[in-house]
Amino acid sequence: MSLQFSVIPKECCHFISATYSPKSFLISLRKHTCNSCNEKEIWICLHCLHIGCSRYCNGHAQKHSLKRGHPVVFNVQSMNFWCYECNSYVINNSLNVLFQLALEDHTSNFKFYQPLFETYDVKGVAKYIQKNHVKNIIALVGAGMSTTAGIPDFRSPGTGLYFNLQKYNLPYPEAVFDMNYFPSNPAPFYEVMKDMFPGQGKYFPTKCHRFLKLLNDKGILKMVYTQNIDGLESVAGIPNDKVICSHGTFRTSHCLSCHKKYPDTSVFIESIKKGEIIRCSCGGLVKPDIVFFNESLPDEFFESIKNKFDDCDMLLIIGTALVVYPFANLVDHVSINCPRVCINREKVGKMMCYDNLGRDVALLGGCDDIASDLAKYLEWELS
Ligand code: CNA
Repeated sequence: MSLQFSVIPKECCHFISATYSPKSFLISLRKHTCNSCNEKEIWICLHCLHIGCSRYCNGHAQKHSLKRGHPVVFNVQSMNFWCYECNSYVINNSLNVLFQLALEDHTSNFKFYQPLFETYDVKGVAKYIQKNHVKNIIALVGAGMSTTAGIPDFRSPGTGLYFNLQKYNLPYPEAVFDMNYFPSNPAPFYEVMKDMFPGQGKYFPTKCHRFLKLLNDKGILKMVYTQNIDGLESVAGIPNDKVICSHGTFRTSHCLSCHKKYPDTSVFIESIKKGEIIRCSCGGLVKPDIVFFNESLPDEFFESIKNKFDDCDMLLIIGTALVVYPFANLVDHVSINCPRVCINREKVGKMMCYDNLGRDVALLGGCDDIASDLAKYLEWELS
């Protein structure tokens, strides 16, 4: 139904030029809810500036597009353009003009933000937690949190999984996890799965996983939204009801042909360890329920994001390139005054502001080191 991963935008021919003034466009950027319901994840129709919610909510933007024949929409939070005709993220020169307008508007708004932190560093974040009695932290985490456990991420140059897929001669690296490619050549995926399948006793939680567990022990962890499929949050002891496996799980599987459900993928453990293709009794391919390109995210993700962010008083963004949608949009689900702390090797998030003025702070470096430093400044024992 929907795309999980962001892909390189296509050149689109369905939006030629805007018929409204730049001012009207800028006014529409200020809208916070759908014209038809109260949903906050919204898209602006670039043909008439109608505001509709995303396909993950009630799909009002798509309904509008079909009814009016207006294919191209813009997401203010992620700054992405989507075309329902192309069925893809898109770009072209006219869209670039709108992008620049939105970006300038966004940047100028940051001038009015009050500084939230005394200092924009680890010490400042620790101080903020203590001084403001932070008690509902939500963490958005990605593959970078598990690299020190020995699991490669996707995109790190040299060590990332994509870099090392060359031997499979794939048409593009993401093909290994793409529903449109997998049935025609499933072998590379099962080869990759051999290493990644959790519970083989190969990988252990990192210091950063343990830091999240510590936040939970201190009673101030509200939720962890993970893009990871390694299950290390649970191994670290973070309660399952506080972890949303946004990109699915290896735990369960199903047959792509007869749709038989396999509630425990480890029944195939011997084949998995050898990197063999797993087949159902009907001969169909058995695919673990991790989310591939061109698959929808699990229902529990959409259910959970409806109300969990309302009282979040600090967002931690850890070890993610923040380029996979709709996950990356979660940074905008918190209130406008909620501090957003990015713990990563580099700055991520197109719309985050790291100019030491507002609510965003980037703590750059290895996430284990930063977790240790945070614990130190909070005077907590991190094992
Ligand atoms: P990504 O695109 O590979 O980005 C990882 C980010 O983490 C990059 O910005 C890195 O610079 C950064 N990073 C890497 N190591 C560290 C470190 N030690 N300290 C601080 N920063 C670090 O991965 P994303 O999570 O953004 O992409 C989402 C994909 C990756 C999800 O769909 C996952 O399923 C998928 N994935 C998961 C795993 C896993 O489960 N461990 C491994 C590989 C890929």
